[in-house]
Amino acid sequence: PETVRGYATRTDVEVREDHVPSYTLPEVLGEIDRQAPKDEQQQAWNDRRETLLDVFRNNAYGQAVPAPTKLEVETIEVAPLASVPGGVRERRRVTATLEGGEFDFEYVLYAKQSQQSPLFVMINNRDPELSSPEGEEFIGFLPVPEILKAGCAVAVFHHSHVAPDNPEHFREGVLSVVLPEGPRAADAPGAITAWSWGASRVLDSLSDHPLVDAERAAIIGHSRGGKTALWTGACDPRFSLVISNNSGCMGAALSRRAYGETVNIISRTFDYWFCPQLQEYGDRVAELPIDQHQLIALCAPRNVYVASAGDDLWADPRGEWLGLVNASPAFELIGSESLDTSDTMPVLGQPVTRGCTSYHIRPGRHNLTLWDWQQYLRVARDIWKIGETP
Ligand code: GTR
Repeated sequence: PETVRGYATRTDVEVREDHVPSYTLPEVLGEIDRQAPKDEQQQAWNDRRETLLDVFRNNAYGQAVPAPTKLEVETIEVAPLASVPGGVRERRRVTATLEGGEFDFEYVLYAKQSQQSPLFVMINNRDPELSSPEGEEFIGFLPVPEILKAGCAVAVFHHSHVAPDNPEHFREGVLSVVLPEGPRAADAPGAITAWSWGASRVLDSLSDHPLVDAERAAIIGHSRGGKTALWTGACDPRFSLVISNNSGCMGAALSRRAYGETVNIISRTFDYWFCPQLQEYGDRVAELPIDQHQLIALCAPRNVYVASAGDDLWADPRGEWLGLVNASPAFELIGSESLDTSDTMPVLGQPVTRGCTSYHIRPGRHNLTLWDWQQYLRVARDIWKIGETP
């Protein structure tokens, strides 16, 4: 197809590879001297990371919502899972104390009893009930039985419980505690930063849970959740695996390609996801001081999995692949292998992993399917050495 329709904008945009402008990407490593001793380079990367995080905060996602001074966790309900022998479902409430007041939200943990499992934290932007798929045929998104059978646990929260996914109401969640009244400052946090704050609090609250090994944690999300997963991985180094499913514009896809959804479109349609400053670059994306390969680089040397869907042209699959491979200088600096710009984009249905990075493009539309999850679980089992005898 030569045009694609945006769900929210209901306008058709042209998607033609030959209309992608020529562009120069901002550097991943900046001034780092590649001849310097290894430990100096490592220190220089740590500094560079801080600089890049600041540029992303100032221009894209807004300033961080502070970590709470106190966090309380309450288990509200525990029930066995009929679909998984020995599986449990725990509904929990987290209450965070911040300078401006308290904020609480709920999440659900699915885990196997009598073992400590590595954890997926999932930003769920589909099902506010966070329900287990028991008694229903699995149609995508959260295949609890497969996750548990693979030896992992999953904690899932609904993004709107942390910041409502709505332009009129997004300030009513945790942002009500941190944002002053009135128009948002140019670098004020948007909903994505609030959601990613929520993901980090879920991880905090599971650090000493008997069924969870919080030292082995992944962050996963789809679409707007995938954008949030990358931003969470960039900010919170406790996540050793960062999974972005069909994250598209302002997720893994390079903004400078302006293919499918553009910064101009997203910063207006979903202005509340971002800081107001992003709109300044809507019609001059070449001047945007960041691009999304740098966001992926901020996760190095941890593991990153970027996934696309063949029919999801709105999200720019090629741009998502290029976002990943252009992050490679950061992995290389740290001495890790990764996919890089000399690699060819894989064909449909052929996942590829090199070192810390993985990618696949699945046939079909914008969605998080069981097949996607099977690939993530395979890579996670490998990274975390699940099922191997020590
Ligand atoms: C769309 C938006 C995308 C993507 C998607 C989703 O409307 O244009 O950037 O985030 O929503 O979250 O499903």
